[in-house]
Amino acid sequence: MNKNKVYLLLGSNLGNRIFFLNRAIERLTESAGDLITKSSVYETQSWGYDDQPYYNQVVEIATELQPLTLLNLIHIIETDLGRKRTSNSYQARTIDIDILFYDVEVINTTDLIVPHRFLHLRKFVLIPLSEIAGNLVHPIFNKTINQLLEDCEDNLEVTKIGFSASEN
Ligand code: PH2
Ligand code: MG
Ligand code: MG
Repeated sequence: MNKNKVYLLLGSNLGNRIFFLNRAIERLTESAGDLITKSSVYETQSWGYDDQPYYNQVVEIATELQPLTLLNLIHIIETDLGRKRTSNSYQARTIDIDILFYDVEVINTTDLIVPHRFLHLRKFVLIPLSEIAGNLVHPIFNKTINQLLEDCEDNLEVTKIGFSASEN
């Protein structure tokens, strides 16, 4: 089976944020596929609503799972990690896992839109993504992640944190 190269954004702004990011990566590598690369962890100002800052991280995985199968798995992992799913996407959560890119596929269904619709507008995505995939070309805009980052007008804070970061 073909391995598909997928970029995922992990986010947490509730509870032990580092724990939830690490646990999500463990679960993904157990059931979705191999971990190829991960970015540093960034502390990021909450976008779209005023709340605790997030920790965000981007990971690249190689998976044989089809997009909707991967999405279902992501929902299971989010639920297992204590995510309460509501219709409001602007709400504190232990873990959020978003599919940014699935190879160069463009997917437009009611359940899944890939590339992620807002990734070019958000530095909390573009900065970690540029760390591991600056030359990746967005299949709709035909621009690299580095170019999208240069064009991005989002001014919310995004700060790389050290490896020793931990919290209670
Ligand atoms: N996710 C959201 C809304 N706002 N803000 C930051 N900093 N990081 C996120 O991952 C994030 C957000 C909806 O999923
Ligand atoms: Mg999200
Ligand atoms: Mg999500």
